[in-house]
Amino acid sequence: MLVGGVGGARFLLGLKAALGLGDHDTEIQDTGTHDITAVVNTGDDIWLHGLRICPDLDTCMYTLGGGIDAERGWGRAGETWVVKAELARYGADPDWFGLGDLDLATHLVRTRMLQAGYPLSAVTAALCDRWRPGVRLLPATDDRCETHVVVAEARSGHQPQARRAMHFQEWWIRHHAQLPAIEFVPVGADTAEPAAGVLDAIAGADAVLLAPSNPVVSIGAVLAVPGIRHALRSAGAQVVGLSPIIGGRAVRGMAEACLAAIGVPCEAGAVAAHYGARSAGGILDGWLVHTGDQATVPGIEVREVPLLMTDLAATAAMARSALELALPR
Ligand code: FO1
Repeated sequence: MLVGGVGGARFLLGLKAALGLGDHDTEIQDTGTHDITAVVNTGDDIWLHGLRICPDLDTCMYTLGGGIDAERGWGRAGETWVVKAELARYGADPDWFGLGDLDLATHLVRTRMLQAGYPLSAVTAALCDRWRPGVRLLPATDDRCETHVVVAEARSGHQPQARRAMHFQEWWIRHHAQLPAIEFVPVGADTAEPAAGVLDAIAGADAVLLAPSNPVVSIGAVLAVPGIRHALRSAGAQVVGLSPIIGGRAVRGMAEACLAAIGVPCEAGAVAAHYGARSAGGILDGWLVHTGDQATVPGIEVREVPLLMTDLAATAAMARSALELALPR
């Protein structure tokens, strides 16, 4: 499964339940073959205060490992912010990022391992030894491939429209996605490669699912890693996506602002067309839309099912619907 952050992590819980995987990883599952491999977006990753922070990998790890703050959707349950406050007292920029004390330990261990030369995929596996998420979490790439956002600089007078770029996290957290985005740039994509295991996981999959994550900065950022789009197009398995747009609205997050920036209408059918039918040069064979929504894209088999992840049972039902569409009858 290709997945982003909060919504994708919640869907992974449902997929685990649909496949009858236990609540937490047991020894047997962990030593056996993983039923689920999640190829996780690393475009949100950022260096802050000398630490490498991987928001979507951590959100998936904490959500599946039982450590997530369910109300926020990211970061740790029972979190405190003492170090963040101390950094602010030193005037240590940036102060807009929610750096939690418990979360900090994850960033310290990851940074230490990265600086010792371990690739992010190995670091993630080591962190998951503690959290036992019950699925294999793979970063889309072990290389730097960060989403940066180009915004129009407010200018008075008749100067040509000035542009400014910033890291996605700054756009999303500091500016609440309110600055009109002109373009999303995967910085590093020209030299990034899929992480170890990603291409094999796609090639060997019985089914490939696109989580109901942000089509631009989550799924789009995974697809920006050279080789991944091609791997999907040549996969033996069916590729089935779940619409993150319900009734013309994004269920959560900043998908509406992102889709507007790339000129894609905020509709389930438009997102499917954006991904494209595999038979027409795109990546999709199937697409789930919420009951009542439409999507007519030649070459894509569309089904209407309830897509609101109101609880685990609802999410598991969505996962079952996706698998029914993806797996040979
Ligand atoms: N999201 C916020 O809206 N505000 C934050 O301060 C914030 C901090 C943060 C820290 C660690 C982490 O793993 C995620 C964090 N997120 C925060 C969420 C994150 O920015 C987004 O969920 C993803 O990057 C988008 O999927």
